[in-house]
Amino acid sequence: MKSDSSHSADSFDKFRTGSAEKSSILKTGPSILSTVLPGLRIAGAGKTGSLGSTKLTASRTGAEIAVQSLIDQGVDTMFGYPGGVILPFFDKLYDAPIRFIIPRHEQGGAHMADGYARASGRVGVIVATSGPGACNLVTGLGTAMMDSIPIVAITGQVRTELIGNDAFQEADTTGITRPVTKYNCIVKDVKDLARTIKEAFFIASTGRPGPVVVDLPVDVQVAKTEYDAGVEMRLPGYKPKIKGHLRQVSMAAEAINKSEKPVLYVGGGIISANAGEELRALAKKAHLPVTMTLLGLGSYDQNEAESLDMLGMHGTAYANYAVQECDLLIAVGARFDDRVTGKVKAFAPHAKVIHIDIDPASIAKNVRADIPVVGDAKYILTELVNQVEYRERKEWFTKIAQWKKKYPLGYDRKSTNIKPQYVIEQICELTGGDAIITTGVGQHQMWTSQFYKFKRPRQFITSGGLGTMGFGLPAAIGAQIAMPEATVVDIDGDHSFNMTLTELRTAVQYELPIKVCIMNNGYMGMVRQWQELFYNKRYSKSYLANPDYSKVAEALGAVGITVEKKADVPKAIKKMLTEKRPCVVDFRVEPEENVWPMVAAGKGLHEMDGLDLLESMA
Ligand SMILES: Cc1ncc(C[n+]2csc(CCOP(=O)(O)OP(=O)(O)O)c2C)c(N)n1
Ligand SMILES: [Mg+2]
Repeated sequence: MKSDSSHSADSFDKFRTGSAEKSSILKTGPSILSTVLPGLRIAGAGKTGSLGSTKLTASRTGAEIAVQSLIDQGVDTMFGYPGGVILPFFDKLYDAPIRFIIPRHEQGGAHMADGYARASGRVGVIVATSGPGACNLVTGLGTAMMDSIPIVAITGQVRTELIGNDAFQEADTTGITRPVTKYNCIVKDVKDLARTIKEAFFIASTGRPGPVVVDLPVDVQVAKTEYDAGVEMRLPGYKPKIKGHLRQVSMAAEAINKSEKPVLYVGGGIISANAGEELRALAKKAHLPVTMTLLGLGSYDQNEAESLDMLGMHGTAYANYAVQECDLLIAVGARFDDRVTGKVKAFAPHAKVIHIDIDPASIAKNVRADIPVVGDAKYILTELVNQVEYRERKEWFTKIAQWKKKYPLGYDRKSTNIKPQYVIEQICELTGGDAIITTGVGQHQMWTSQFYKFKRPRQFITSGGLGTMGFGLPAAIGAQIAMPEATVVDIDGDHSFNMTLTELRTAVQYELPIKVCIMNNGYMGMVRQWQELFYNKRYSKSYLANPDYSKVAEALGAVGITVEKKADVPKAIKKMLTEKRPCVVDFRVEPEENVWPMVAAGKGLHEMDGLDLLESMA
C-alpha cells in the first residue's frame, strides 16, 4: 500500500483544541485511491495521515470512524449545521483538526461547500441533521449535480429500527436526494462505514464529478468496530475512463488538421479536469478560435485573440455566428445544453462534431457526434496537441474579426444612469480582472458573463445548470475560505441576494472579507425582461419591495454602501476593495435594462435579437 503523505497531523495544529490522546487517531493510513487508478484526481491525495497501512486500530465508534475517515481523505474544512441525530458525529468534531463553518441555513452550507469545491478543486463537505436539515440540502445538491461539482454530504438519520415509522425528524433522505446526487446510500452497519466514506469521496471526485450523500443513522454513529484505514473500496461497476480510444483521438486530430473553419466549444469539464493549460496549448498550436459555455468561462483567457467569449442564448454574436458557420465543432467537457444550442435542429448545421467528454451518457445526448471520444479532457487534449498542426486559416479568422468589429458587446455608455454593465466593467478593471467572481441568477449573471473578462479556471463561480437564485453569497463565502488571499466578489441580483442574505452574518463571524455588489434594479430582472418581450409588458409578480441593503448589511455587522450616482461607482468599488470586513454595495442600476443579444427560446443561434442595438453602439 502506497503511503504518499506529506500533510502530517501537525499541520492541523492551529485548529486543534483537543487532548493528546486525539492525536492517535490522526495517524492512520492514507487513501488507497491513488493506487487504484494512477493519475486520477483524487480528493485529498497527498494530504492524508502519515502511517499508510491497513493496520487495524482499537475499537471505535461510528462517529469516530466517520471523522477519522474524513481526515484521512484530506478534509481540513467542513460546513454544516447540527441537530439531534447527528450529535454523536458533532461530538467527535469538538476537538478534531477540522475547520468547521456553520452557515445560517443548510442550503447556504451546501452552496458554501460547492463554492469551496469550485474555487479549490477539492471535495466540499457538508453535514446536516436528519429530516429538515437533510431536506434543506436539496437545492444545494441539485445545484452541484447539474454543474458536476464534487460534494460529499453527511446526513444524520433516525435509529435504523425507527426508519419508516415517521419518527421525529425522519425523512427519506436517500429517496429525496436520489435525483440530485451522483450517488447516495445509507450506512446500516458500522462495519461498512469507513469503506462507504472512502467510496463517497472517490465517486464524488472522479469521472464526471458530482454530489454524494452518505446517510448515517444515529445508532450506527454510536456502534463500535475497528477502524481499517486501508479498507478496499468495492465499486466493481464504476470505472471512469481516463484515456480516450487512440483511434478516435487520431481521427479527431485529422479532422482538426483538415478543417478550414473550426471552433473549439468548451465547458466546465475543462475546469474540473484541470485542463486549462492543455486547452491553451491546443488552441495555440492548431490555431483555433475558442468559445466557452457559462460554466466554461475562465478555461481560456478572454484577453487572448482566439477567445470568442461565451456562446448561446446571451452569448456574443461572433461566437454564435462562428458556431453556425463552422465546418468543425470540437466540443470538450460541454454537454450541448439548450441554453447553448438554441433550436437543436438548426445548431451548427455545417459542422462535423467531435465530442470529448468523460461521461459517456453525455455524448450524442442532445446533438449527434461524428467523432465521440470518451475520456479525461486533460489526457485527450495532451494527446491531441501532439497530433495537430498549425494552420493559418486566414479567411476564417478575418471573418471572425469582422463579426467582432460589427457586433461587440455594448450598452449605452453615454447614459447618465448607472448601467449594470458599466458597474461590472468597473469591477473588472479595478480588480485587474483577477477576482474570483460569484453570482446569483438572472440578468446580472448574464452581464457578468459578458462584461467581466476572465483569465483563468476557477475564477467564475455560478450556478449554470440549475440556475439557483441565492447561490452567489454562500458560494463566495466557500470560495473565500478556500482562497483566503483572493479578492472574492459576489455580483448579485437584488432578489437573488434576498434569498440567502442571512449568510452575510456567517461571513462576518468568520471574518471573511468578501464583497457583494448588488445590481439593484428592483425587479426580478430576467423575469421582467421575458415579460417585456414575450408577455406584452405585463409585469406579473416580478417586483418585490427591497429593504435598504446597506442598512441590512450594517445590522449584520458588515459594511454597507449605497450608490445612486454614476460618478460614485468607481469610488465605491475602490472603497469596497480596501474593506477588511464583508462589504455590501447596493448599486441602484437602471431598472429596465435588458440583456443583449438574445436568442429567444426555440430559435436558432444565428437568429439573435438586439444585434442592431449592438451595431449602433459599436
Ligand atoms: C430559486 C429560484 N427561484 C426562481 C428562479 C427563476 N428566476 C430566474 S431569474 C429570476 C429573477 C432574478 O432576479 P434578481 O436576482 O434580482 O436578478 P436580475 O435578473 O434582476 O439581475 C427568477 C425569479 C430561479 N432561477 N431560482
Ligand atoms: Mg433584480
